[in-house]
Amino acid sequence: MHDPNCLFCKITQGQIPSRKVYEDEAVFAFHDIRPSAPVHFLIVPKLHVPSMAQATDEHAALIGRMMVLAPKLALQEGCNPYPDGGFRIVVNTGTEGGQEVHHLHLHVMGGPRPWLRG
Ligand code: DGP
Repeated sequence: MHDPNCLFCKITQGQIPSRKVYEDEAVFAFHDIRPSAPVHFLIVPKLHVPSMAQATDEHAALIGRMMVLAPKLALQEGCNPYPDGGFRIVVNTGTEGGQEVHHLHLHVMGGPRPWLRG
């Protein structure tokens, strides 16, 4: 369930403080410590899954739940509504994918430009 050496497991369990955005029995969301956008938070499962590369059919509902939460939390955290507003979801996977913390997480980033390139 949890990896005692995992930073995000420690955050979801309250062992390391974070600026919480949302919590339920399966999912935790908190502000990124190094924001790349005016709004930047992470959505993680409480279950320790190292990355999207380890996701299986058993995780499909959990990951779907995280994805469906993203727009709700984005509005709650100050992103402007679709279509003129919006947000970006990024899932870095593996070292070559830019993943630094090996606990599956969605980055949700938004807010007024010019933070977004491309
Ligand atoms: P990634 O490169 O996709 O693994 O992104 C990991 C993100 O986690 C990165 O944007 C910074 C953030 N982060 C790292 N350590 C902490 C922490 O202790 N607290 C919070 N809130 N965010 C962290």
